[in-house]
Amino acid sequence: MIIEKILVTGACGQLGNVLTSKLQEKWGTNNVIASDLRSLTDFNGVFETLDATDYDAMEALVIKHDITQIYHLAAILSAKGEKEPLDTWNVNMKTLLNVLEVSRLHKVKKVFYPSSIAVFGDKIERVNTSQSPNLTPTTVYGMSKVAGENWGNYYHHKYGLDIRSIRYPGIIGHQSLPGGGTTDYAVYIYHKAIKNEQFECFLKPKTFLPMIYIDDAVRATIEIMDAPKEKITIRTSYNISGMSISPEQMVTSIKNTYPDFKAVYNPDYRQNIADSWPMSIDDSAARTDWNWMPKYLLEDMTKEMIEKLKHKHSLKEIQL
Ligand code: NAD
Ligand code: AKB
Repeated sequence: MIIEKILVTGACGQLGNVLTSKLQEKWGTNNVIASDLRSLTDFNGVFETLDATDYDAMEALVIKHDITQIYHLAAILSAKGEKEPLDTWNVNMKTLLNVLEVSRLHKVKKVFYPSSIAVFGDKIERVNTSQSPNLTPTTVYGMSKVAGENWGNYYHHKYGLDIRSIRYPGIIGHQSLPGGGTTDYAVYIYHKAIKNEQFECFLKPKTFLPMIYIDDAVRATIEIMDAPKEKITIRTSYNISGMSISPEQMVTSIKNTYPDFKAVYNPDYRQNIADSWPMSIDDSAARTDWNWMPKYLLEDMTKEMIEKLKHKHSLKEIQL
């Protein structure tokens, strides 16, 4: 087997945390270079502090570690992004352009770029949203992801860069906390439940959004990166679907284990963002091209989230 040297940017984030471990399992701990703005002292593996907006620093790391693949996760997400629109644009675009250029100029053969359901705006059919409708997002984060998808497509066609991308739904996992998105409530709700506390939700009870369990999100990432090159017919980004759920449904599902669990609803500015996103996603292109198939629906996910978080809570490993 050819051994790849992998660089992960934004490795300390909600997804990076989990994906990095999976990549270490697949390629060997010493072949995965985790990096982030934040520095880590107790990381199990190779860690480098990297501000991905700094081209020279990124290039130095790519040369130092002989990097052949980059998973570029560093970004500012939708809700946080609306508080600092210009910085968000700057970080999200500069980091991606650095990754594309460093890949073009060095030996990086493959790049993974995460996009999001945030690319869709309010001009779409929100149920079973198709792969290529009008992409007119309402957030700076969404604008940066649409531009990023197109830059990836451009580098593929112009320079032959093997870049692959997924439009993730909101990711729900027990290992890490989310970093400032509109779908974050769907992680925090479980943390409150296992502590027997009331949950205050920043979205309305019937707000349906596409979500995905972390195991499915990580598996999708590995599967698209492993797929034969000729199977990847979309070089902007693939829709993928996990489940379509609302806060109210999550409460009902949690009540199976915690019958007294309660939520109150205080929608804020994130409601407008959620209302501009799809309620469910058509992922038939990903199913056809690289055999994507989600495994987790709400009930399986709730069972696993509660089990894992209860265990962590008993070990006092939860900060919330
Ligand atoms: P996160 O906010 O939890 O983590 C992002 C990480 O990037 C953080 O650790 C942060 O320190 C780091 N970072 C920010 N600016 C940086 C910079 N200049 N240089 C280096 N690192 C920097 O995000 P996440 O949820 O882990 O998301 C990872 C990727 O997946 C992002 O690109 C995001 O847009 C995408 N995505 C995530 C979700 C989701 O629900 N989590 C959904 C769709 C898409
Ligand atoms: C967010 O809510 O910003 C992210 C995403 C769906 O991209 N979780």
